[in-house]
Amino acid sequence: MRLSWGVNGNRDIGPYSAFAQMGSNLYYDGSQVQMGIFTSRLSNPLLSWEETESYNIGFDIGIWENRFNLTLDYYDMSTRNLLVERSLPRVTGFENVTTNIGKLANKGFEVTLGGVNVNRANFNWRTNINYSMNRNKIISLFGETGDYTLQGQLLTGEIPDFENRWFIGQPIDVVWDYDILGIWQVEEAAEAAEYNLSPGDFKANDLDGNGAYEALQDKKFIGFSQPRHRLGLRNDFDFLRNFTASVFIRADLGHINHFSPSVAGWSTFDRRSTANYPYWTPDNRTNDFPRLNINDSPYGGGIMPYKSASFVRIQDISLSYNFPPPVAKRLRLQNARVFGSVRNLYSFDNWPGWDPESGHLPMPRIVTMGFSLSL
Ligand SMILES: [Ca+2]
Repeated sequence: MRLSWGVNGNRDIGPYSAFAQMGSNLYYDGSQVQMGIFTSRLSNPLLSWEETESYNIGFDIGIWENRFNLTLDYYDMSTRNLLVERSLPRVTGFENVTTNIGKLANKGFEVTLGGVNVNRANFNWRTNINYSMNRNKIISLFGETGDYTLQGQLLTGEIPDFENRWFIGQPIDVVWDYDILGIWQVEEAAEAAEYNLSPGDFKANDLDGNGAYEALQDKKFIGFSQPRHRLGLRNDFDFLRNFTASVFIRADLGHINHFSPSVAGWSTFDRRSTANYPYWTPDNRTNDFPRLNINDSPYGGGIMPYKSASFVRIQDISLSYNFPPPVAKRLRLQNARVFGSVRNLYSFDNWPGWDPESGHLPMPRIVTMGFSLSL
């Protein structure tokens, strides 16, 4: 059993983050190239270290003469003066500033189970399973209090940071947006028209039913952008004397990610390739992809669709063959090995884009084959 407590400081934001910085740009004034200087980042003289106080309790348990090992860990951390990049309204001329926000509570749990399932002369099979979860909650932000509206309710207390989507009592990765119910279909045209929308546009939940989509009234907490559960499963095998193999499967579960390609208003289809999504048409009655060039202006504060980003991935598979020592010796080698491996073999997911983990980028499948010879 392990117990620990500690306070850690963190200033991992690089040097000079509290200072304003200058940037330069070249421009042409009509006769020659000139150098222009501008303020490229805001200063924050109040910037301070982040402090994390943490408690940890852990157990290490061996079962059946340590053939199986179980490790359990629970932690409870509270972070003050959390270092973040706070988004600023564009009117300031800056996109963000490095600052501290009030207090974040963080709890997590981790289990690892490892063991030897089979141990025979010609066959050895070992398994390692790992599970972890983390839950965090914003306790305080910047300390501005007053009345505010959220999810259609008038509340009093510390005012959320709507720009960054930080809300007291919610995780830092909470997703606050319109709850999309589907797509307006042709026979719902009259109902859609109340919102100045047409068939093929997004149909979202109008929480207060007033016939208008307004951010503070109708946006709600619809999910989380970080995985709620993480799992890893590794199996290693030694067999037929000279072969070794391993399979590693990994899962990130319970989170969502924004899926902007379904809001396709681009006008450059003739110049670049886009994925072939089944966009809504009167004949293609989908509820997943709206029509091309949708009207999203009736949605106060903008609308963004989210899709499940959960996945189970066959992350790594490898197989290798070690030449028996007499064979290696005949070839005048210390040892010789042939191996092959595949990384990112396959993912089970419902993500409509490239990859649920990278989001909007392809995730390559890498096949490696090789010889390893020691002289
Ligand atoms: Ca409304």
